[in-house]
Amino acid sequence: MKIGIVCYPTYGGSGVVATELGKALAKVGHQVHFITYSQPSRLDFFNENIYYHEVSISSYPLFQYLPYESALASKIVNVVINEKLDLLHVHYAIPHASAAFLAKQILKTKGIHIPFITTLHGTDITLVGKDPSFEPVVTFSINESDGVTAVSESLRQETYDEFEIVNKIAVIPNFIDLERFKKLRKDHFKIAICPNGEKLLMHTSNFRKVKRIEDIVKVFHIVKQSIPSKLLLVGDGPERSSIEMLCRDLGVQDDVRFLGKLDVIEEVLSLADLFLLTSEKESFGLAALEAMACEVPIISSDAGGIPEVNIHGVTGYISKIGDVEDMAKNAISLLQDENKLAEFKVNALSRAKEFDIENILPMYERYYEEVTSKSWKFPNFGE
Ligand code: GMT
Repeated sequence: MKIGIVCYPTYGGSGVVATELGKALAKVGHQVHFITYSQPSRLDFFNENIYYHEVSISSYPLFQYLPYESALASKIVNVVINEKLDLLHVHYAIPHASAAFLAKQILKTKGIHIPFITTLHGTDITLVGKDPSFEPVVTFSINESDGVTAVSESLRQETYDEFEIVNKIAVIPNFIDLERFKKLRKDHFKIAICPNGEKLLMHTSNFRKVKRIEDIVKVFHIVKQSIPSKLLLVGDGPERSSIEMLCRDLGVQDDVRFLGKLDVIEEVLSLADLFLLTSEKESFGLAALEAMACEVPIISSDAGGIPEVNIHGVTGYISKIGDVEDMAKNAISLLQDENKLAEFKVNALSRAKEFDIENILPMYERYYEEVTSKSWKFPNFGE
């Protein structure tokens, strides 16, 4: 199948999922065309089935805001015609679903039918999409999609609860490449970071407000009073400087390391004893799944789809959003009990295996078949 993937190329979870899905589809023989405004960060290798089409947009004095959606729709039209695509798969509704809808309508005037699937990832529904400045367009473009998927049952439900959706939404969860995300022996790094055998707590994200990273620092502050430990914060984003300030206020700055954006996240995850995810909104929690694949138990909030990934009392513990006392109590009890910690590490890996890309890729392929089989095929021009 010839598939156009529209996504954000940056570090966000939706771009990671879109890129990894495209790579996996290409490996099993599909032709994949990425359409976005810069090279996706995880698209760093050559495969004869992968193509990249850059959306470029020229500035003009009249434009206070650059009309990206129009440029994207025009690029989609161009790629569908020239590459004879069978299907578009757009990740993150805003503005990708409405751009795909517009492209589809333009192509219809040229006698071409192109179905499009919208995958809802999280804040496109739970935060940004709900805002009155976007809601009518989000509702309309979800209802006009030829297929809609959500990355968790919780996100599917929230979409139905918050928007007037008449379309069916299928749940296809996030996935993990277990070849890449596995526990690596990096004992020399661990000794460098924890020279006195301290326990290592870790978090990775794009440091936005929804992640409540201040709760992570507060949990760590409590844990440290009972257990010698260190905290690694991986990633970067708007909350970074206020978090640094909180570390200083709580006097834990010497035990917290900020590593910035890292590509080899699995190497660092392999060092961790616990992974913390305290978000107030989290449709799935791909970062937690990546940690679990590296045999790291999770201390998390109960936001959104997290309980569909982290199983309370099995792969980690779940507390109410903002309940840092409970999170710290759970972390301490796990870190103090070596047998339980070892058992939770094994459980985390076996739960992660359920989300192996080998299991999830066929779900997307079946969904593609279903959507395209309802659709009219691309005409063979000039034949
Ligand atoms: O919020 C982010 O970290 C980025 C965001 C995105 O859409 O780019 O991530 C969302 O999508 C991921 C992949 O499907 C999910 O695993 C994350 O849980 C989700 N983030 C939120 O819901 C906050």
